[in-house]
Amino acid sequence: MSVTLEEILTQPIAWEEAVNKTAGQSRDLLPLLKDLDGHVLFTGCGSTHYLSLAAAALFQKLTGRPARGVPGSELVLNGDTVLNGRTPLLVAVSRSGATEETLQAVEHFRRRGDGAVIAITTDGSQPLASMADYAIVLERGREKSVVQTRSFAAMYVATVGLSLLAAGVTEGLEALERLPALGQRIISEVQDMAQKVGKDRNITHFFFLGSGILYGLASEASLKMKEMSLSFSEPFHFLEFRHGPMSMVDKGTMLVGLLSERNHKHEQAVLDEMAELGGHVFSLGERDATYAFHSQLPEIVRGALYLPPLQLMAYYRAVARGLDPDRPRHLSAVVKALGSS
Ligand code: F1P
Repeated sequence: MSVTLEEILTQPIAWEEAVNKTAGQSRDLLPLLKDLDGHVLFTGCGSTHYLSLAAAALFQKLTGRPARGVPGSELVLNGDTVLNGRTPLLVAVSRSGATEETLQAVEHFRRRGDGAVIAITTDGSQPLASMADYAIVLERGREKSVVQTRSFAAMYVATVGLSLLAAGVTEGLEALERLPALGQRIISEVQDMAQKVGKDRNITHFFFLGSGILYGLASEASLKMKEMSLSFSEPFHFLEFRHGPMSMVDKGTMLVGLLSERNHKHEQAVLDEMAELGGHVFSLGERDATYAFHSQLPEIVRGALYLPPLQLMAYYRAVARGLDPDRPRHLSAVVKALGSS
């Protein structure tokens, strides 16, 4: 079996580790999550940058503290557009723990003498873990693939746990424990649907729509479609799509909607409008969606459930196009600094 597929299918085990580790390490983590005066930053590169967007939105929503997700390179090269006043906490996320831009971002942050650094990674032997005040290391999320799937979901779940800890929402942590079993069920239920979308030769390009805490996840889903299947794909906030991008909709367009519960009505209206313009539509959400989770989980802990169906869609599209998802074009697992060989 392809390693990418194997990693997608086995991710609930890694989610479980992420839930257990964040809850189990709360005594070490809590002091770093207290008295956060100023903007909390989340950073990473590529997938882990999108993870940072998703995590920052959730962190701010749950804690009421301002939080922002930025690419590691922006912290280093354009720090004056990112940092303002004291930053009490940097959460640096990297599957490899070795991506140079992320390491440089941590160094840059350290030089300012601001707050603490928490690392989230799957490899504790790499530099990032030892550069941080505290590292959450998710060994079960570790991957052989170039493209992040299981690792992304596990590290995302860890940021959900971290946000719940920071907000003191203990019932959220209990709900998080139900995620892995739900993930397992969803993986078995969505295979055929994901395969059907992946094989559909009428589709020429994709848009992934997600808002609020789901925008970062829509961005990651869009990146998966690009990396694995070399398909044109872009993410947008739902209502933003009507302000220009909708001009691209035709019978080759697939709109994948990551529906929220809170704004379901508005989001569904966007999808309906795009279907009227000739686009194909596939939606995911708790209920009233092409594929509904029926998880009974609170919305704030549900994010990871969107990931396996979207990863599988990209995987099956790659296979249908005769590509090998284990060998994505031009990519390597760790990106070195520009100019280094
Ligand atoms: C980040 C990253 C991935 C991307 C590619 C290269 O790695 O940019 O997001 O898909 O595989 O690496 P990391 O810092 O999370 O290890």
